[in-house]
Amino acid sequence: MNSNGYPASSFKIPTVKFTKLFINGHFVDSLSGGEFETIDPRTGEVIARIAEGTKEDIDLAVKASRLAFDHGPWPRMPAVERARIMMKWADLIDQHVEEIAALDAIDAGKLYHMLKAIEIPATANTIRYYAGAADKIHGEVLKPAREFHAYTLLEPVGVVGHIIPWNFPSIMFVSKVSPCLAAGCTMVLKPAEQTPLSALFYAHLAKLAGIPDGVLNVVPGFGATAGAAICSDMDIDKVSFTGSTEVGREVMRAAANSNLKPVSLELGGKSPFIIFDDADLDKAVELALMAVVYNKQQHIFISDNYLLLLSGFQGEVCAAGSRVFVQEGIYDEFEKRLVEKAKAWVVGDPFDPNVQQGPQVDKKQFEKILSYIEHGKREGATLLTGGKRVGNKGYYIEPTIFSNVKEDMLIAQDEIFGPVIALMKFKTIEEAIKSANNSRYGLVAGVVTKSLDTANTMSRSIRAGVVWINCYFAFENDIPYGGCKMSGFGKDSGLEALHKYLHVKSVVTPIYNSPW
Ligand code: TXE
Repeated sequence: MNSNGYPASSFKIPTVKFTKLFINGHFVDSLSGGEFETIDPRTGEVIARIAEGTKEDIDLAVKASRLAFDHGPWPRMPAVERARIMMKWADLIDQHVEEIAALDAIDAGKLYHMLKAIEIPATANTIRYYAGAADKIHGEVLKPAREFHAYTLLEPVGVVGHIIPWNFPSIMFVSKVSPCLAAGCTMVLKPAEQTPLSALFYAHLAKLAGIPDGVLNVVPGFGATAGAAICSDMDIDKVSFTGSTEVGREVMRAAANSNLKPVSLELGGKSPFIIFDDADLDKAVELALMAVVYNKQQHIFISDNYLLLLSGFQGEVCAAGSRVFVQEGIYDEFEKRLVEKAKAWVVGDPFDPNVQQGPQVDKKQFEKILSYIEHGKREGATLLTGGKRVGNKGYYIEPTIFSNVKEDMLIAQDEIFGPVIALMKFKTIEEAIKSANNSRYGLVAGVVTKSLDTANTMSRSIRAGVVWINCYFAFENDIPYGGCKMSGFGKDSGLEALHKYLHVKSVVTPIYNSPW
């Protein structure tokens, strides 16, 4: 047992091999020589010291990226060759699944077995999906009213800046980088300061696969310095950002104040999860048993056991269905089962296969969540279970459920980004629609019902980027993902994501002596 009272993991943590900036195909120290610590959220202890990129390092990486775009082989090579290199990269990731999974587990506190079985293999498959699309990028022949031959060319947008958060270090990395590579762009990526380890490992494998120097640069560092430098760089042609709504605003502002580069923003959420009276709770429970987590197809079915999902990610997922609306006929039974499950929940070392929920990513998030819980109590919501820290070391929090939540309470409006559920009761479908849309966010929604009419009405009435019906977290490479309202704009999955990195150019030429 460790000091938390949990079984100590026998897993051997791999040595961290890459701690420097990856610029122009080489691992280098930062120009200032500065470093920062990346922390293990299981213990609060330092895992490694990482070279800290600042504006000067970003400048260097942008220069390398610009050169690689303007004169290098990547945008010019046959697309099928780009695809071949990307496929090789994906194969190399497959060969290192355990090592990468362990890096994300120690860096982010994510469950090792979920990373190994689902997230890291999915990472390789995302690269394959976009590699497959690389040689299918083409414009259209147009039909102007007058005698012109007109067509569109889809060209890579140029040098791209990516800024990613810490909650899905691997998935975020590939969902930005792979479509961008397939489009023929070059790029500078800043991972979150909490989770730089896997990004540097991916950069190492990219080099081995044959991605040319300068095409993919990875510069760890802080938001206010390295991140801000990306957003205001005059030589970056586009920024793709995932993170908080507050920083999303700053990203847009900096882009507007510099070279007016287009931005895409995947921001926070406070997604509704709506369960109607006709839901078959027993069946749903079966569907959602432990197999849910290990399901290779990543189709995660929803039930009262959806807590498994929310907690499996420690609630640190922008798509978390954290506002749960249950129709009055089944409310009491649902609440009872949900609380039973939460009480039996195993929180602990993410390397232990019996554990269902690991630590929060860092002290800041840990404290933020606990303060929301206190706020919920003060606001008058009923704490059904949880609400406290687990153990006395690391950043573990009990799965927490509030009932008697009013829609205008902070815990029903703000993104808590932790294992905290706000349970609410509704009577009619009209009420459910109104409540679902009563949020400044519009990322995703979940609906559980057997009625096709209800499902169709709900999916058309909810303002969100994705509506999952009788499932949840059903992420697939071909399904566009991204929100509306203050959850941002631009998609990070599907062919839509590829088009984020393509510029449409129209070419027009007159036709003389047309036979038509
Ligand atoms: O996010 P930040 P934080 C939400 C979630 C969470 C809250 C705060 O509610 O509790 O945001 O998390 C970089 N210019 N989400 O503080 O600060 C930063 O270095 C450019 C939801 O971690 O937005 C990191 O790489 N970049 C979200 C990235 O932005 C800047 C996932 C995200 O950090 C910057 C994460 C600046 N001025 C948090 N300041 C989701 N949509 O999934 C920071 N960054």
